[in-house]
Formats: sequence, structure tokens, C-alpha cells
Amino acid sequence: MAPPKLGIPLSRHILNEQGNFPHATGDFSRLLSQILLAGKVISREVNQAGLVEILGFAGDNQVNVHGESQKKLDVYANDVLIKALDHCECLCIMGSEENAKPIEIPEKYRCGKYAISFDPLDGSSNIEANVNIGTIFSIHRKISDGVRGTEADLLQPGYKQVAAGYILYGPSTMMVYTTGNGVHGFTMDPGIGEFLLSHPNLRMPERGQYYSVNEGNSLYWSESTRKYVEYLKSTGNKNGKPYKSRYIGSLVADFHRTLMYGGIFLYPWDYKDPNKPKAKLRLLYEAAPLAFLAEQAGGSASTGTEPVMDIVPTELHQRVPLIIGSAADVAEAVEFIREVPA
Ligand code: P6P
Repeated sequence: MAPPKLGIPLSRHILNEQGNFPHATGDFSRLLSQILLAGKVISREVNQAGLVEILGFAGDNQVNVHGESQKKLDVYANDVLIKALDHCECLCIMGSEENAKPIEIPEKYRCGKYAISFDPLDGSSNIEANVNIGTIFSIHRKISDGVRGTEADLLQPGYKQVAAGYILYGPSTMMVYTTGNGVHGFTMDPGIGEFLLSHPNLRMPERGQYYSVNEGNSLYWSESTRKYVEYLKSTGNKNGKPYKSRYIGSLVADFHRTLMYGGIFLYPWDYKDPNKPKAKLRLLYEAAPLAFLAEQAGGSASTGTEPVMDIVPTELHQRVPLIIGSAADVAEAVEFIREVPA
């Protein structure tokens, strides 16, 4: 198949991609199109956030399932996605980082053959600083027997994803996604409200020059993690010069830079309580979809002991450490770190 032409609309690209699914019935294309629609609506709100007083905390300080204060845009983005998707009749169940339990498809709508997990607005702690934030999504096929979906349809390993991607709300709004046929980036032309192909077949360099980690947590890292980061900052690494540090604190933005330029992003185990190590990033909504994108772009993603894509989830809001980026960088980090918490 001829490579896609620069500038083709995402809607046409999705139809072309559908051609790679011999049994595609159009449900998949309709699902991606609804995600795109939700992204456009969220983008409009994010871009006006500073103007319409939507900033600040939702209502009387609502908190989400993780006890994190929900900002109005978090709640808004979650509602927009659920409302855009619940009637598309291509989903059997939804999982959101902002909802404790799976979101069922209303009885009045037919259930479809896909299950979706999403983080409606990742990086939300940066909303008031006008820093890039994003929506991350992960799509699996329905595996449960009944007509309607169950939690089992969401608790599937990363290697079974049929699609994953993110919408990045930044200087420009971008949609980056994969259906297992490479990674493609689309930039929204606000004048026409259409996403146009701007970055076909994105590939991560084998090794990069950037490392991205919150060094403010280094006191709570394992010794092996500290040693690895010090190695990157030395002249003894494979680049022969210190890696450059870049950390935004918004996973979608830090990942997108790593995808574009190469290098490595880490959110390692936190041993503040040595008897109860903690991980921060969520498997279903953050690590697994980004791992699928990383692998499709020639990179990789590990927890430090196993590929993220191999983990079989046991609960919806499961958290994992994440080491993701250029293949050579991730392999080297794993060699250093290889830790399994007690
Ligand atoms: P820290 C945002 O809240 C988030 O979940 C990710 O987007 C980001 O990578 C991480 O937390 C930042 O965490 O502890 O460095 O502020």
C-alpha cells in the first residue's frame, strides 16, 4: 500500500487503516472517530480554560478514585468522553482513570465488540500552568461471553490491544495513534477543525540524548535506579557525554518528546516506605497504551523486570513503574535496575 500522503485528514486515514482489518465492519472506524470528536471538544475547552473560569477545583473539591482533587477540566473531559462513546454501539464497556468502577453501556444502546480504557486528562496537575496535557486511550476486543461487557474485557494485557493513542493539548492539538501498523501523528488545523496527517510512521531513534525523570524523588529510589541516572549524567555512558534532562511532569508531553527525539522516561518504584514500595503510573490508562505506541515506533517499555505489554492486569487501577523510550536506552536501564520490590 502506498505510504499515506501528508495532510490527509485523520478520518480518511482511519478508513484506510480499517482496510488492514479484514473483518472490520466499520465499528472500529466509528469508535476512533468518536474519540476524535471528544478530543476536539476537550481541546476547545482546554484552550479556553484560562478564559472561562473553568480552572480551579470541581464543585466542592470533588476527589477521584485515587483521592486526587479533581479539577473541573478533569471532570469535564471525562464526561465528554463518556457521552461521546456510550451510544456509538461499538463498545461493550469503558474504564476511566476517573471512575472507580467500569462504566457500563446504557441498556438502551446496543453493545459493540470493543472495550476502551482512558485517562481523560492526564497531567491535570499542570492545568493552571498552561502546560501540555492529554487524553490517553487503549482499545481491546471484547472477550467476555455475555451481550454486555464486563471488567474482564478491560483487564487484558497490553499485547492484546487493537489500538492505542493520545490527544495532546499543547501549542497545537495533536492526535497520535497506532492500530498495530506503525505510529502516525495528526495535527489539528483549528481553522477547519480537522486533524491532518503531519507525522506519518513516527520512529524512535535507537538511542537518545534525553532522560526524563522526577529527580526530586531520587531519595526514595532504589540504589540501582540512582546508579543508572548518575550513569546517564556521566561521560561514561554510550553517548560519551551527559544526557540532557527534560521533565515536564505531564506524561503525555514527556512521552511525546521521547517519541519524537528518543531517549528515556522513567517513573520508578518509590521506596519511601521500604516495606511498601509504591508505583505511580496506571497500567491500563497510561503505561500499556504508551508501551504499545513505543513498541510500534521501534522503542520499548518495561517495569524494570518485565515488558509492560506482557502484564496481565488484576485490577482496574493497578499501578506500575514505567521505563519507556528508545530500545537501547530501555535495555540498558533494565540491565542496571532489574528490581522486584520485596
Ligand atoms: P510527579 C500527572 O498527574 C501524572 O500522572 C503524569 O502525567 C506524570 O508523568 C506524573 O503524574 C508526574 O508525577 O510525581 O513527577 O509530579
